[in-house]
Amino acid sequence: MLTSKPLTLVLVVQPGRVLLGMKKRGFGAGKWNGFGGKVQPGETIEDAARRELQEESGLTVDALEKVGNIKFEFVGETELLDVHIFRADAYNGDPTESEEMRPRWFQCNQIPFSEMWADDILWFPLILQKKKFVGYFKFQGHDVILSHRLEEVDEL
Ligand code: 8DG
Repeated sequence: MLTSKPLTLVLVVQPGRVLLGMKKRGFGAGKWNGFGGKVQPGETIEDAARRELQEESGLTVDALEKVGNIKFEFVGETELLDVHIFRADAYNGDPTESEEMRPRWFQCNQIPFSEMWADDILWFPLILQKKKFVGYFKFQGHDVILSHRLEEVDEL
C-alpha cells in the first residue's frame, strides 16, 4: 500500500522574475527549486510553507496563494510525496543564503530547467500564467518520468 507524505513548495514571483534556490544538501541537492519541505506534526500545510520559506530563504510573506498539488511516485518506494505548491507575489526581507539553499533571481524566460526536477518544465509555465493545476508523476530514479498526468483546475 502507498502512504503519502505532505511537503510544501513556495515560488516567490515578481514581475518578470522568480526566486529559486540551489539546494545544497539532502533530497534534490544540486537542483534549483522553490523553497519548502516537510510538514511537521501539528502544523498546517500553509504554516509549514511559511516556515520553510523563512528558514531556507530568510523571507516572510503576508499572502500565499495555493496554486498546485502534485503527487510523486518513485518506483520501488511505498511513500508518495504529496507536494503542495504556493505562489507569493509580495515578500518581506532580503533573500539570504541558508544551510539548505542559495537563493537567486531568474528572469522568467531564463529558468534553468536543465538543472531542475524533470517535471518542472511542464508546470512552471502554468504558475507564471497564474493558472492552478493538479498532477501525478511516476519517476524511475530521480531523473526519468515514466508517466504523468497534469491538468488545470479552477480551485484547489
Ligand atoms: P529536511 O531539512 O527535513 O531534511 O528536509 P526538508 O527541507 O524538510 O524537506 P525536503 O526533503 O528538502 O523537501 C523536498 C522539497 O522538494 C519540497 O519542497 C518539495 C520539493 N519537491 C519534491 N519533488 C519535486 C519536484 O519534482 N519538483 C520540484 N520543483 N520540487 C519538488 O519533493
